[in-house]
Amino acid sequence: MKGKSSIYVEGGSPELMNIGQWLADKLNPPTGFDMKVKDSKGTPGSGNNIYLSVSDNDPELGEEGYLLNISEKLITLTANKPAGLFRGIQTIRQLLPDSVELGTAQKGPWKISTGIIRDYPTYPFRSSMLDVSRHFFSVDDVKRYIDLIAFYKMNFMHLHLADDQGWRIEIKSWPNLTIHGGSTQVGGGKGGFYTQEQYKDIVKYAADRYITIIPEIDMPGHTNAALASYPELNCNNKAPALYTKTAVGFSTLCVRKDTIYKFIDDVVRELAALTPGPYIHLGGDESHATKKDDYIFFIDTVQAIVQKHGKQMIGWEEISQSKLKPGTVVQYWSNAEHAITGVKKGAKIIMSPATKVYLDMKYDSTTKLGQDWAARIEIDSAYNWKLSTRVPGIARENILGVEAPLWSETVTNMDEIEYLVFPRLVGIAELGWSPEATRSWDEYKVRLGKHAPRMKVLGIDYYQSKQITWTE
Ligand code: TNX
Repeated sequence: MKGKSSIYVEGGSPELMNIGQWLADKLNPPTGFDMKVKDSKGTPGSGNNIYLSVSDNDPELGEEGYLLNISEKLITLTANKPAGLFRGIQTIRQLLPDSVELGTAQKGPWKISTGIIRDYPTYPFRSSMLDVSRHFFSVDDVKRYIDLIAFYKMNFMHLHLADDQGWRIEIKSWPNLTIHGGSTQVGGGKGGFYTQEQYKDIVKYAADRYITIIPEIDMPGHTNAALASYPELNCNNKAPALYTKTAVGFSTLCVRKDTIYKFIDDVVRELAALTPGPYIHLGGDESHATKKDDYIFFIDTVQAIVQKHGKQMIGWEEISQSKLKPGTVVQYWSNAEHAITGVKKGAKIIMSPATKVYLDMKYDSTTKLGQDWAARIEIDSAYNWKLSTRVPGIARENILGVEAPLWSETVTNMDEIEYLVFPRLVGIAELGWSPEATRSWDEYKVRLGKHAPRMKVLGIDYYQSKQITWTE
């Protein structure tokens, strides 16, 4: 790349021009270049340019794969879909010197190795969850999280928007959910919530990075914030106090009351209108205060509500005790029997084994943040396993992909988020993307060590595990 390089975009559609502009905005500040994004008809002349085009003549690349051909005079990136171009651009970033991540002019030279990369994901769903209920995080924090997972080619982000400690998304037909239910958090701090305008901004920011937001409202348990905001959601019509500690399994909506389904219909309708993606997550975990037959009745009923609003429901593994409608997705986290039942009932599975991908688990006995009820998860443990062999009875064709959740009982700010998420998320992203047969810990740990300077320039406050020889 040189000062006079340009980014040529085949056909010049607004969507592809935006992708080109995203790349220009990323590269121009550190390189000091003034690369322009130009509409192109056919391959541009070979003046150290970058050429982006969409053409679907390689079906194996799917929705997100790409072909990157770097010759001495031209970088050509081709994909079937715009999302593939965006993923390929992340590879271009990764091939350039680490200082390309900095926002001010750097020395260069801006050399990139020649060669051909043909790359596509193994699983169509690669995600991370952020719990914004136990502790609230700002729109800017969520955007940074999105930027970081986009770099590792994840394509979904799940926001855990309501739990016992806080309701974080404005619902216009039930305003007290956020006014009262969003007013605190674990430890009694002031909490917070996203207005619908702010939430739309998050969804758009993610979509510009080809990431789909999955909103979760956990129910019928994990609902104290809602119960505290509206007495009629309780069987005794009395609103409990707000809750700022960290126990689970004590709250439940009064699931045999009609009011509950009017409430859920309103919530899902408003959420669906904010959600361009296919999924609404309704939780369903740890409903220990709900009777089993009530729970089954509840999950049956809410699946229909989600479908009525044109979406597919995701629920934590416990929902497989209910009848599953076609399209409902089960998220495995701890009880393999539930997940296997989900498969037998025809559901696709999101793999989130707590012992491997729960980012709130401590690394070892000395980790100050986090919990250890599932496991302590060092870097090797988080990386060195396969989605398709983890649970006998759940095979590759049953698996949608992988999601790494960060529960936030112990996490209060972005530095703490980053310390628990990195570097484990880097390896988990690979579990979903790279071919299972070719991955090896011995090879990965070397690559991860060399990735340290990149994380540093990205300002990531990662855990410096002793398992890795980190490049200074
Ligand atoms: C279990 S995992 C939970 C969450 C907690 C988490 C803490 C799941 C579906 N439920 O409510 O935040 O453990 O690690």
